[in-house]
Amino acid sequence: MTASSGTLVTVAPTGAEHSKAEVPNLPVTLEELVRTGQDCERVGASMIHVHIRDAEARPSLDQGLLKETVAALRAETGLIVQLSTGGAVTDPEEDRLAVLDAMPDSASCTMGTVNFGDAVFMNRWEFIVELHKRMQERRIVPEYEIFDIGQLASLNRLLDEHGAPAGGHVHVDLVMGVPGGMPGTAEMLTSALRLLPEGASFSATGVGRTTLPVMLASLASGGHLRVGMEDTLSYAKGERVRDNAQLAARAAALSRIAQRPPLSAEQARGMLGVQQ
Ligand code: KMH
Ligand code: ZN
Repeated sequence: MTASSGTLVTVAPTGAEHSKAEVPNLPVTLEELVRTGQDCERVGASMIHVHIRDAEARPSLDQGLLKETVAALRAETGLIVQLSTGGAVTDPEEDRLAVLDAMPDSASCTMGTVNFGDAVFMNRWEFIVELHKRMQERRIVPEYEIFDIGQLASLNRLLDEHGAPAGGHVHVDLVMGVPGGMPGTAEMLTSALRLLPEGASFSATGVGRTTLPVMLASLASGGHLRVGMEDTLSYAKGERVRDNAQLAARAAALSRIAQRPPLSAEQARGMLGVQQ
């Protein structure tokens, strides 16, 4: 693992799972997303993990809207723009691959199939390889999403068989506490780190009530943080999240307490190998 003197704080503001009707403060329009990005950047985030919604607030992989979103976030924020290729569990592989045509700075690449609540989040090996190769060709920096520990073995296989990602650096995000994936505990995080590729950096995010334990375990282990309403809607026991900036600000504050203050977007670009 590569030790870092600062903390990459990524915000995942929207996701594909929550409905705007049930979560009115979820950012779903381009305007809401840009404002969220600006607010989170102001309090210490340096990367944004983006899922877009259509005019009815339904999850979407619309090409035009993806391009518009990348352009707007680049124009209005200094954040590293990472598009989700995970989409929603119902999205077809072709549409998920086509996300890369929007040419973000970074894109997610989930390293295996996992039960996802009552659904299945499908990620066939051939699909993963295709995503990895297209990102290499386009110089898009991947973030390898790990929902279960065996997916780290698949990541090591991917790098052995198909080479280093664009930018030359391997960055992993441990998504913990999804029903069907690895639990969000400090013990599980420590076990996962034993399988991390040589020289890789990692972020972690704990879904739902695992948010805080995972955040603290990640900081204690030299890791980075992903927070946001994609992963959690409660700020504390019995208290709903006000907005994404509230979660980003807490992550930044804990990073400072851990003596690894939030990385600027420029520093984060340097660490991840994202073009400046
Ligand atoms: N929405 C989940 C099915 C990613 O963004 O790459 C998948 C997900 C992972 O959120
Ligand atoms: Zn996502």
